[in-house]
Amino acid sequence: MKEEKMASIPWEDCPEGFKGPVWRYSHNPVIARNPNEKLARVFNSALVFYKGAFIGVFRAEDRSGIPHLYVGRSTDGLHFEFEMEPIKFVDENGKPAQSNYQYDPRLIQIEGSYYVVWCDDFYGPALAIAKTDDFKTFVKYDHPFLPFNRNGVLFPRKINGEYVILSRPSDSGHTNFGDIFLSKSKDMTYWGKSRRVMERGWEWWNVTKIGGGVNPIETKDGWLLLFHGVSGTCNGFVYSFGGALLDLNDPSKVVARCSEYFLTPEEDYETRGFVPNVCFPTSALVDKDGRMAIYYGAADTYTALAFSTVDRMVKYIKEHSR
Ligand code: BMA
Repeated sequence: MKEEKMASIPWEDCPEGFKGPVWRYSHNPVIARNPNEKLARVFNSALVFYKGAFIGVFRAEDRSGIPHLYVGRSTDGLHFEFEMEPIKFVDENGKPAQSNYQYDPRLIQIEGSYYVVWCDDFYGPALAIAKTDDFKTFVKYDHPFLPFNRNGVLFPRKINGEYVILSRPSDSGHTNFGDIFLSKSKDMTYWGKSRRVMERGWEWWNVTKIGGGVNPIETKDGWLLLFHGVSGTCNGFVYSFGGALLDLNDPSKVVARCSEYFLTPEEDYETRGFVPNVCFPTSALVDKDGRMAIYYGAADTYTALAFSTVDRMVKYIKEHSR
């Protein structure tokens, strides 16, 4: 596999004396409302290193309010240029395979190709997977999952010869339940050998439902998983995020799960917006020193950024494990 020249990730040092697992970028949000003449809101989006810069698949809503996925590019991870037309997915025969809506993409490189996993309209919300090598042609796998299902995150390599995905079975609406499941596949098409990995927590911040957030990151202590947790209040759902470590060889086993959230809506751009009180992580750039730039959707309105390091998160999870 050709080694990509890695761009420098966005970064701010940890504020002095700060003890938490994650700190926010001081100039958040990185994508504000109406970033261009077409798009009204860009959030819950995913970025990867690409050709010495960054490329991403962005959930964007135009003035119809319908979410679609757009390719966006950035040289610094802070400023973005979006394509003006949404990704037009094709099937394995090159025929159009566009659904009515697409949202909450995750993006990952595995064995030299890029995979987008998102929530697609297939008689309601269901996970879809597409492969691209050039960010021009996106080939959709033929409905790998039944409805209803959301929050698909792929592992960055095969484990014991199989691709592995986490997903969160749901209902067709604003689901008020949800646990994280794992499935395996030899070919990205047929998925099975499913296991339940994590159930919603008893801690208040993740008591209603949980869902995979960022593609798992390999560490010597296990797969680091950032996941969102939701609690129901008399004023609606609150989305926070936390972390867990999964067994390296069998990621259906939880090694440690942090009882505390890493980040919860506190800033104006998280507590006010189209859907207030949402911090929804969907991707992280990790550099060779283990520094992390975590992208999260804020209030279903903005894209925001937070920082940490792999070591800091692993330590925090272990020290605050239930
Ligand atoms: C979830 C998804 C996310 C959204 C979140 C909060 O069910 O639809 O796209 O960010 O709700 O509204």
